[in-house]
Amino acid sequence: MSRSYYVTTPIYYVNAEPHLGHAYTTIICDVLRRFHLLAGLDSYMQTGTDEHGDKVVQAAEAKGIPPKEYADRISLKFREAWPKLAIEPDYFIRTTDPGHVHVVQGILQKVYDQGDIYFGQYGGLYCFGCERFYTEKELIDGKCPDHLTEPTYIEEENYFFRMSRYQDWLIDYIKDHPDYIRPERYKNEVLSFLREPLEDLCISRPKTRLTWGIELPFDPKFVTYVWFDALINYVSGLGYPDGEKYQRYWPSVQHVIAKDILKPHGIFWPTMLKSAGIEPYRHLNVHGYWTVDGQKMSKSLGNVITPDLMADKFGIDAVRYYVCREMVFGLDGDFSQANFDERFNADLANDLGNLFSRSLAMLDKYFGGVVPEAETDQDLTDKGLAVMDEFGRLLPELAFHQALLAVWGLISAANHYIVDNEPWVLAKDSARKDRLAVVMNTLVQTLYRVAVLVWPVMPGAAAKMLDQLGAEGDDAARWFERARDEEPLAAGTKTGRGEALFPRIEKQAKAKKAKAPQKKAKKGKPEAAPAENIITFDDFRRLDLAVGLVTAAELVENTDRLMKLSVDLGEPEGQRTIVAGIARHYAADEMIGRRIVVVANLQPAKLKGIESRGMLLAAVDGDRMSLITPDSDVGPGTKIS
Ligand code: ME8
Repeated sequence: MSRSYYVTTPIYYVNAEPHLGHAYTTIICDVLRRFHLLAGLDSYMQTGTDEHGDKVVQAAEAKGIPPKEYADRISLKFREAWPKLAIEPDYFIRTTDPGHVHVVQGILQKVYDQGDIYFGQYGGLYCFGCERFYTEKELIDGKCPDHLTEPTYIEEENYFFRMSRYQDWLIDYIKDHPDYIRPERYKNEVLSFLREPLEDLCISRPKTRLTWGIELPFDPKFVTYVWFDALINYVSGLGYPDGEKYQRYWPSVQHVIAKDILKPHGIFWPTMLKSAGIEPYRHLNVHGYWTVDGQKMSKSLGNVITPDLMADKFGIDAVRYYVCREMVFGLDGDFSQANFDERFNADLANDLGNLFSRSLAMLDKYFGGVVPEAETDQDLTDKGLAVMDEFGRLLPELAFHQALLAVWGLISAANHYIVDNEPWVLAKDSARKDRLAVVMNTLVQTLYRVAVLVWPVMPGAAAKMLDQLGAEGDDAARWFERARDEEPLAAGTKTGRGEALFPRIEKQAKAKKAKAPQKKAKKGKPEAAPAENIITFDDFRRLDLAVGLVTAAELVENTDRLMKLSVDLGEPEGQRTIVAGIARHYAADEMIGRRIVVVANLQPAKLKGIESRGMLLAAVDGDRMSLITPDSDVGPGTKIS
């Protein structure tokens, strides 16, 4: 198997600025690039901008500047957008680069010399938005299905590429390589298109109509059709035909695109490659469209999500996670703030964030933050190794959401492992210190595997985790190799205290609600006197009951009953201290991250010199105590009524 891996995004038109759709394709290419680095492959990613053609001329004219100046501006916006999302392409190509122009002309000449380009007359329906001719059958109600505009009839003399000559070859090639175009629905779409006779492709534009393009090497009165020019970026960027990178990475290439440009990539490009004597690409991977709150993104709707917004408002790691987890590759996906917040709180703040901070806080407390010399429990270790295999199988197939589900299966197993093994109980018994060491060792080794597995998707959070686990310094391939060891973290490794990776997103509405003044009791008729031991609704309403999240807990000195808790009551209240008589029933570590029910307007009281502001609710049955907790992860400060 080839040890090199080359992944490409489409090169984006410079007639519009980057948005969520472009960002998605580019993020998943970066995830693939990073994963293959982890897997020890020579991984390489290319993106760039597509700068010739009518559309760019029109956009530049609208701004009153020359096309090149306009292209320079927008291309820079794309180039600058990617690092903001932790995307690190190896190469950024522009179709106005002289190197690219030279390669396009070389390929045109080669294809011309072997008789695959001819001069002829053509009349057809042309969509300027798509930069291509449409057949009547492809139109919907006479309109371009993408731009919903009527194409213009154009008749002119042009050069044509004999695409029809390669129709049978392409059908056979796709049938012989069933995952050449994937997922399957897009392969079927291409095959169904190929059931009709394939027309030759018009590959030139007369300079009388368009000058902003690459001149044909065999006829300077024409420029190259923008798609024939653009597709060649995938080899020109590698320095085709002689470049060292071309030898290294072609044809181990994975093209990633959305379904809008299936035809040029599924039909034009393979036939062009065949004619030019270049090996076919390895795979074409096709994803669906993003909508925002169920609607197409558009400036007029004001719902365009830009890379800046993605990074600033949603956070780089979280947004990368969200798009990979939310969209089933190949199908359409929808981006909504509410859904984002839910995923963030459930998957990142709770499952991953809590596992990490809880485990390292316990390691710090019980072993001074040093990985103990101990065995590991086989079950969780085996699960970790199995998830690594599963992840390694799913990700190269672009099943991002399933690969992440597998990792979250491991995270959930680790959280259950804590509950089942109750390290806080083991810690109380010095005779069980060895067992505690096994549990803590198993947990940190699992955390290491989780950190490595999330790195391709969330490089920032993974780096923090690895740093806190005392595992910095290696390169990505070494991390992955190490994660396959039974114990990737050596005994004696000094860890951090587990900083909060993903502080929860609190809902705006709740903060407002908390501020809302209490309604006064209705004036007028006095209410009937309540029976003894019965309270009125107004009595009940005077109680301010709310959900609190325990963020810190410690035993109060010189008692075995009282515990001092820091409790988050959401905005605007924030943190407060509550002293509770629960220490005989709960360990301090066990309390961190729990949601409790707090009587928030209880008169403050001093207990052992500490001011306690509020009280928590628990059911007490003789010797047993059970804390009252909400049965789902409602945010801190949520009112109880
Ligand atoms: O087609 N959802 O460039 P382009 C998902 N220059 N992906 C989306 C999207 C959405 N709503 N909107 C855009 C071109 N994309 C040509 C390509 S390649 C040789 C030439 C992404 O700027 C997706 O990757 O119109 C789609 O295929 C691409 O942007 C189209 O970018």
